[in-house]
Amino acid sequence: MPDIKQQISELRASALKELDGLSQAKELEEWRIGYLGKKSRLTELLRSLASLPIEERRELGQASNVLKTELEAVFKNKEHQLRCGELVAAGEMMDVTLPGRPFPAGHLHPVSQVLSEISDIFAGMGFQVVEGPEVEWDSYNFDALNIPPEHPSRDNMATFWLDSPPKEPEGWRMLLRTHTSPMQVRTMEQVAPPVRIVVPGRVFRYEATDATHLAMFTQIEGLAVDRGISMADLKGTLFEFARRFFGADRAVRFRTDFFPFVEPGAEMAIECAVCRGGGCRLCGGSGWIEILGAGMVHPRVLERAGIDSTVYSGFAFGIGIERIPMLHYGIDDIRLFYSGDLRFLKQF
Ligand code: FA5
Repeated sequence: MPDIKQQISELRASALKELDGLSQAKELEEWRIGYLGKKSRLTELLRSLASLPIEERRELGQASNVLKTELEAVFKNKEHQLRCGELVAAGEMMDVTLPGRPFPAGHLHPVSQVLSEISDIFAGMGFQVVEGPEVEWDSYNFDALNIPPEHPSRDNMATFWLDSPPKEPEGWRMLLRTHTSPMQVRTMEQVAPPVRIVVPGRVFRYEATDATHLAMFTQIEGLAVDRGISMADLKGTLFEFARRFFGADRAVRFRTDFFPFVEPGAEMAIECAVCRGGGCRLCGGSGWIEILGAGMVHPRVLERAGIDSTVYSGFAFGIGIERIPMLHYGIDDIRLFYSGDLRFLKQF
């Protein structure tokens, strides 16, 4: 009897092992004949039980039948598996057990992320977010901002000029705006003080590109006009922005600069994220990266937009957006933002 018991267990082990390795319907049929057919080892084994005493016959007969039922079940299972495999391969059936294909969802570009974060910070300080045209008149981009035709600052802002429609007033030319500052004038023409706006948008300059300069980049303009606005309000607003965005531990430099549409003018720089002030390729060895120009709105700009400069005063600033995530994450080349390289973009 131990011998037959042993045979049943060996038969089971070899049947299951063989079945596991099968991959074709033909092989499966051979397996069925070998293990479950009329001349199979299992059938022979069942037949041989007839000569045993009744007690042993009952016990071994039961064990053999359990094995038979098990082998029939695993056979059916395998048959189903192979059949499904064939149908899937022939494209007649879908394998619903396969994991789904990942759907590339993408995300906002790092510049858009920073733009909306900065807009949120200024919105939290009471500024409204507005947008303006990228194709602009030279009168808004330059003249109304106290930059007359012969002014050397027009040379600094190397401009992409466009062919203007022939019917426009003489001297009006179209261009791709070189900064977001024309929206200062457009807003003051439309809205009576108090004014508090920020204007995010793209600007264009006919410039050679390098690690910190692009020909198309993004700015966010700020403008506040009201009674009694002073340089202290400008400085307080910009320092608060830098504290909220970069954190209180980041050094900020504020010093005088010249822009024809502000008086006095200033620029703000942030401690370089890569060298932390020591000097590197990104900051050109100075330890600082200039992120914005600012100042008190020039009385001539206020008057030209129809605002009485003896009653009202204002401040304005223009932040270069791409340089902000560079400072934030320590990115050492501005051109990466528009290289379209997913290995770079996926990090944000
Ligand atoms: C202006 O564009 C002024 N309109 C800013 C301003 C607004 C001054 C309101 C006063 C009042 P500027 O040319 O310095 O200024 O540019 C502002 C910021 O844009 C710079 O600080 C810098 O961060 C960024 N920027 C300038 N040129 C480039 C460039 N080629 N590529 C990338 N960022 C640039």
